[in-house]
Amino acid sequence: MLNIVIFGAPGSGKGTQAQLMAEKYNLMHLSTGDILRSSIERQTPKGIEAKKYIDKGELVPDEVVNAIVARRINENHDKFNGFVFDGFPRTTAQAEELDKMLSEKDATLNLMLAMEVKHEELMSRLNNRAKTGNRTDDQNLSIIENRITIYHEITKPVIDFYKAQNKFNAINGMGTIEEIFERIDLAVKPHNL
Ligand code: B4P
Repeated sequence: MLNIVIFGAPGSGKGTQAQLMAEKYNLMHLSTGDILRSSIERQTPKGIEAKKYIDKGELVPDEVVNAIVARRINENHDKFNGFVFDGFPRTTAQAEELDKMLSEKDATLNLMLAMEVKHEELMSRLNNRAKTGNRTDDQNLSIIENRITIYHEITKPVIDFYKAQNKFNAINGMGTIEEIFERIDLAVKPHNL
């Protein structure tokens, strides 16, 4: 199996690059943000609960997100070469849980790709998306700023968790989508044997 975490601040391009990786390496693209938004649209109990947090730019509680991921791993682990986890883990507790979920399938996480993008570029990408998209968490500048603050305060320490396991890879996330994917492809190559 090839299991990859793509990590970065809101607007760092995780979703875009995860989709390209999923296609090229035959991985399941598991985006917790996409799954939560679909639950909100369908007005499921989990979606109604998650909406309270997402609309303020806050993190959904770990137990809700962990249950979503565990279910997808159980249902799909034998259908793909592995997973690209997009937007998960976002806390160290989630990262610990992911290790457990994978080890139950006799699998492990191969690498973490951390997208590095300047603050002004993040703001500009999210503001652009706000003009064309319909995401409630992109609509308001203070919500966007709250998401970025939470990234720095709660999510960034996940980097240390993967550094300690020697799985951390920094990726320059500035440039065109194609240029960034070439950098990712180079980092993945040694793990995709
Ligand atoms: P996500 O859906 O993960 O939203 P995000 O962090 O804003 O990232 P997104 O994937 O949308 O953006 P990307 O970096 O791809 O999470 C949304 C919310 O759900 C969270 O705030 C939280 O409340 C909740 N949630 C999700 N997972 C959770 C978890 N594990 N624990 C707790 N809560 C959780 O950037 C995309 C934008 O940049 C696009 O507009 C794209 O077109 C553009 N872009 C990409 N590459 C570009 C490039 N090279 N140049 C220019 N623009 C580019």
